[in-house]
Amino acid sequence: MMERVLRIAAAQMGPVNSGEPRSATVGRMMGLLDQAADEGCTLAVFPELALTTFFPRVYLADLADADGFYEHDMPNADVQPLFDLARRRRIGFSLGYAEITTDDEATHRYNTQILVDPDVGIVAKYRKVHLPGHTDYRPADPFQNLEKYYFEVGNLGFPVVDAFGGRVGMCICNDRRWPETYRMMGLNGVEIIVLGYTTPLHNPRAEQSAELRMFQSRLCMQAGAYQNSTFVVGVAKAGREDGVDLMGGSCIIHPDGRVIAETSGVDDEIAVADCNLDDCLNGKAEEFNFERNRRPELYGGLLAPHRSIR
Ligand code: CDV
Repeated sequence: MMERVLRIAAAQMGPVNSGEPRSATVGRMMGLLDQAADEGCTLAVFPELALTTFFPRVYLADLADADGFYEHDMPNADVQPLFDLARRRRIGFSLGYAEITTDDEATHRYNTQILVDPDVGIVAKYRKVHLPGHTDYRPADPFQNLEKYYFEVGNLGFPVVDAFGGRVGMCICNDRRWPETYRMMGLNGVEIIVLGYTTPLHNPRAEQSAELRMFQSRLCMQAGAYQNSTFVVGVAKAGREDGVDLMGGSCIIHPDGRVIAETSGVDDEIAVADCNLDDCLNGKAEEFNFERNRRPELYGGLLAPHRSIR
């Protein structure tokens, strides 16, 4: 039987500072996509909120004033050239952006990621579930973390789709810190989880070194990969964006938990790995054989409200 080897690029981006036109940002992404295609990749993974600055770090009293950061349609005229290039170069991609939609009753805003097949177009959409931060303005903090103000909790679950010859799922940034994220997709047979992140090097609410922050980011992605026997591709928007330092460290993680490719800097850069999706099979059949070894009859408490420690 043919092995299922997929060459994947973690397409890290340097900062997208306020005022950078969408066309320029999309141009940078096209450069990365071209590089990935030149290296024989068939999938490139871009970061969270890739098309704009990470605007939840700034408080705007009128939510409507932030509307320019959101995409009404996908693809739209600004992003279409990326879709066209992907089709020409025969490479898929995943992309994070701020989504705004309206239904009969209301306007909805989500932190969204899509998976794009070069021929079919968008084959999956995910809306971020674990929104970090707060809803209220905190003027004493050096920067805000207002995702709970700018976005609703995602309402699409944790979809896993057949694509690129395997089972592909998505999550976004803070989702990577939650074991439930990986397990929800693991239960659906996921083989590649693609995720973008935007993580400040410093936590304004805790004394943590940049090294510790990077360790924690890797720790949860490597554990999620190993415990669900899946590849994980974690991709940063990095560097100093509008005065805030963001971590790099984009990487591709093997189902055995090892980092098999990583970026070296904090600018636009790809890291490439050949991912043999059959490497997921042993872990799923043996150590993490869910049917044989999970004990869901004893996990009912996971659905109960948590007990507060204070
Ligand atoms: N964009 C994010 O979700 N960032 C969070 C930070 C704020 C902690 C993260 O988990 O990296």
